Amino acid sequence: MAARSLFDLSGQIALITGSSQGLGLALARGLGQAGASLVLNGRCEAKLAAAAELLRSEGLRVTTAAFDVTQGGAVEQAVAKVEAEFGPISVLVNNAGIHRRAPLEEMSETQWREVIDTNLTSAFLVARHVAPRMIARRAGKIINTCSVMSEVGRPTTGNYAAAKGGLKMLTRAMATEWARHNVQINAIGPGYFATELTAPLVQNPKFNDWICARTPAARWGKPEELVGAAIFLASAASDFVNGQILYVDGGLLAAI
Ligand code: GCO
Repeated sequence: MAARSLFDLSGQIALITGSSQGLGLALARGLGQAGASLVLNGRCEAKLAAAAELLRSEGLRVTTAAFDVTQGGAVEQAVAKVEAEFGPISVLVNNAGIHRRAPLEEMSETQWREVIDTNLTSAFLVARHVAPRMIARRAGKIINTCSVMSEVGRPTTGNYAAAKGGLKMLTRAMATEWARHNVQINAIGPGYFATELTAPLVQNPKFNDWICARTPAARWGKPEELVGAAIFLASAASDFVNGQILYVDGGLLAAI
């Protein structure tokens, strides 16, 4: 296979959870531009429809699947519907994530559970219903959106770091069980990217100065800068890569 075509996603169908905005939308756009047909997911039908319309206006093949990734029954039904109506899911990006920042000693049980359910349990639930189909086809790519917080913490993000740390190990656990079926399961680990999720931080001059000093690249990442890693992990270029977390963080984790 010519090296360039290793990264061609033509003929693939990619389900990206949490893709009506932010990093998920950027990842969907990139996978689509690399040739994949896209299934966008979110809970809000209106936001999903707007995102789908935007990507279609850019010439991409897009459908939507509105379901709550934290509810196993809804996930099972949605996966079956997508495969029946749109085709076999060959790439799954478990990207759905939220933030509920609070000091641990003040964090409510709801703030804890919402983040663990959305950022970690959802990846299990969606993969639980997609992976058996990939296993039966002996082909599939799963990409979990981890974070630099899979490795390091920061005050007020204890729930998020616990979830993303768990997602790192779930990625490895999936690889130990499913690699033998020619399913590759890896993760991308974003550093600090300017999105809706981090908007409060970007708009905080003190935090902005700190993160630019803490990141060797001395800037925030742009969502489109995550696409290359996702295309690599979604494509034939990564057929012998499994259980890896590919950090896209401007060097943050390399520096003390
Ligand atoms: C924060 C940030 C981080 C980023 C990202 C870094 O509050 O420190 O929101 O959690 O969202 O996860 O990779």
